Amino acid sequence: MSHDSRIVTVASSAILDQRLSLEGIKVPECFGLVGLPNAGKSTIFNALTAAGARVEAYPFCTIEPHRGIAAVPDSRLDVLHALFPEKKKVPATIEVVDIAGLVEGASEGEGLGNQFLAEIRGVDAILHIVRCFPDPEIPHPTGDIDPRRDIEIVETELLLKDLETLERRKARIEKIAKTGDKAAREELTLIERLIEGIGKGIPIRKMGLKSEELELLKDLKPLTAKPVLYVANTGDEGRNEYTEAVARIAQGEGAGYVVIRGRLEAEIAEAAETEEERGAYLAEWGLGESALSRLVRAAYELLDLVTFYTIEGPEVRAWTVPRGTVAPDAGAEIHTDFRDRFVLAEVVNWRELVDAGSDKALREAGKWRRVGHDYEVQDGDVIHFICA
Ligand SMILES: Nc1nc2c(ncn2[C@@H]2O[C@H](COP(=O)(O)OP(=O)(O)OP(=O)(O)O)[C@@H](O)[C@H]2O)c(=O)[nH]1
Ligand SMILES: [Mg+2]
Repeated sequence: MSHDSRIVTVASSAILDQRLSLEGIKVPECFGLVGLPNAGKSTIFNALTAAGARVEAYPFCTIEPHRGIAAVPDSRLDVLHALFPEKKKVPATIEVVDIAGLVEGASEGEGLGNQFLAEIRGVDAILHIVRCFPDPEIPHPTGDIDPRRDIEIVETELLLKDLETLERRKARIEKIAKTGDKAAREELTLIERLIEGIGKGIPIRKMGLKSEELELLKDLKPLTAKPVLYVANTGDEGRNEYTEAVARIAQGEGAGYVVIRGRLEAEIAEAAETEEERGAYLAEWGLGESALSRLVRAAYELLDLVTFYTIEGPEVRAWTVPRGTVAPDAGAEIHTDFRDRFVLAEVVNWRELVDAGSDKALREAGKWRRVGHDYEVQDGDVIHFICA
């Protein structure tokens, strides 16, 4: 049998449409927009999801009014797609959730309280939207703009909620630990350490936990363990003293941050019918690459993922997996079957493919490398999965 006939046709976009309901098929990484009321969360949500919907051939789906999908901008995918103009370009995606504004006392049920804290629990990472536009027409919950204080209010609510979750867990696990159960004792030690740190105002993500310790917290899903990207939402005029304050806070924490003119970008994203039109509007405003694109990419990078590509069937498509993922698990991203049926994979770096000019030229030059079950997918790989 020639190897070509054994190459499994890569899932069509129909599969993506069903991803959200099919058991075992991974949903996109999920990001929650978190911040004080009127920080601009819904504005940025609209910008993200409208822009995503415009991407050519993108299987857009709105899950609920406040949950949507955004396409991850990827210039490598654009270059690869240029080699296969007859195919559809399918970018990787993220799911974004527009969470209602958090107010002081939320952890005790103020405002929408527990309901949206529960929503935050469900996300993989937090986009912390910080208001940096001074507009007297738009009320600020505490009267004036002060990024440091605003960030502290949100963080404090998340810390208090974690404290409550951990104290509850501690009470339960203490009983089990008393029976001499080793696992329970280990967990109790960890939980006591976390409670102590939180008491000092330290979010769990800054406590330097080892991966096995994070594993122990998998079910508790503490809010402050989630990675955070700060998003300084500023007005049409761009950077100002407030965005600089957010930059200093992020740098002090070693966290990422992005400055975005949220309302302007939302207006552009909604007005533009095509990617080209959007580019033209952005250029008119002197915005080269849209901050929105940088925001999505920065969010994506936050999770330490690597991107690989497939050129099978009718699509040129980007996929992402955590760094260190082996080939059969990467295949399972496309279809759960691929893990069990995996025989081998053929791999080249995307650059090699672009330099060769076509799949055929690359094949004739014998550049596709065959790799087995243990191969760790590298960022920028183009992969053919060969399955039984
Ligand atoms: N002047 C100005 N107004 C903005 C900007 N970004 C957002 N707004 C406005 O601020 C108001 C609040 O924005 P939203 O996006 O609804 O804020 P939110 O964070 O979702 O607020 P909640 O859902 O109440 O928590 C809206 O009227 C926006 O049009 C901006 O850059 N400049
Ligand atoms: Mg809102």
